[in-house]
Amino acid sequence: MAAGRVTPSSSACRRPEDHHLSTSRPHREVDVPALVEQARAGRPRALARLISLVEDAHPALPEITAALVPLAGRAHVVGITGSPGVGKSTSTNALIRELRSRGRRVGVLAVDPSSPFTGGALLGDRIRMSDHALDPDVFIRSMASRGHLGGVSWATPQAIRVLDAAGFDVVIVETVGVGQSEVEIAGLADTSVVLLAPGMGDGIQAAKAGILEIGDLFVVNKADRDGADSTVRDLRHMISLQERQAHDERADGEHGSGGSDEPPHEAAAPRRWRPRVLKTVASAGTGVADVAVSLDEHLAWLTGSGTLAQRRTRRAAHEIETIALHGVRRRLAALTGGGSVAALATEVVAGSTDPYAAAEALLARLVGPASPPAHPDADPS
Ligand SMILES: Nc1nc2c(ncn2[C@@H]2O[C@H](COP(=O)(O)OP(=O)(O)O)[C@@H](O)[C@H]2O)c(=O)[nH]1
Ligand SMILES: [Mg+2]
Repeated sequence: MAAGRVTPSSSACRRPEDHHLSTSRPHREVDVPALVEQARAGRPRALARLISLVEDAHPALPEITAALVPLAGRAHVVGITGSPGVGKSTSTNALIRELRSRGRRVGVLAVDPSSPFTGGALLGDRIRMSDHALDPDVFIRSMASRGHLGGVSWATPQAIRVLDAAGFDVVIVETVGVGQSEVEIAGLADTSVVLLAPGMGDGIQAAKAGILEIGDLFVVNKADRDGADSTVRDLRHMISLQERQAHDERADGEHGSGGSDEPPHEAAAPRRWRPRVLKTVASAGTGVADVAVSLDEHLAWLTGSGTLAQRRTRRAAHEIETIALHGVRRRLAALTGGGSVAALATEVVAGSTDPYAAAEALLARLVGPASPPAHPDADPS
């Protein structure tokens, strides 16, 4: 119960200009240190509350993030992506069991932007994953877009941080393979697992969808069905082709740059990870131990090669940029009167200024040294 209680806090966020987004509801203050402490103690209600605050882009989010960052960075973040029905939730469930047998604490975020609130898929996930409902070292949460700016892609990295800071050894992010989400998951995770099923030329589809580039681990699930071996073969073939192509491009690059005349040595090139291709029957748990082993091996490679630090730095850069751009948009929206976007737009139509000059004027007003940021009391809503 305590995790859900909201108490006034001396350190509660007071500055409206720090709000990420303005929502129509009045903001309640949140006792961030207490909430974080309870989450660290493994209280599911505190975890759930923190993730809700993230999803709601609550005004206390900057304070929450500041409290979590020093505690985070230890979890292995694993993304699982693939078409609907390929077996992501079943695999996640089986993987939880496998990882628990290895003594790991596991947090799961099931991200489904296509199911805003409820819906069959989400309900199905809950039922399947309720295998672990009584295990205090497993926390599972469905996340869905609530229509906020940035939606799931905005909230997911922060929700991952909540689970990471709370001490989960592995954080699994399950996401549907629609549109950009595969690419997004590659950006979110330390290790990206691409799930496929036999038949329907899924391997070819993978190549087309650009999935080959993002997968660290390819898992052909439903291997109890016909065609699994040929899907595995197709994938391995395409991965080799792609590696050869990448190798040739590197060699060309070295010649083109007019640098060393030496042939490219493998030892000289950064150590590369060769994506694994595995087979599973997730519904029976078959092959899942190999997936767990490969995840560990990939993490060891990430750490040893320095790639982990690179990926995380890239992620942090993206997050900073996203937050900064939100801030710029919010401040633009808060401008009123002459010099506001609306006023400048009218001037552009009237021909008294042009869009580039207007944009420069706006930027100068927002970030230029001469002008202060938007007035704290200005509220766009
Ligand atoms: N035959 C078979 N069915 C599976 C396997 N793994 C999952 N399924 C079934 O495939 C359906 C979709 O699985 P689900 O995990 O919900 O897929 P998701 O949409 O990718 O999360 C369910 O009916 C599962 O029981 C498998 O290895 N073999
Ligand atoms: Mg699912």
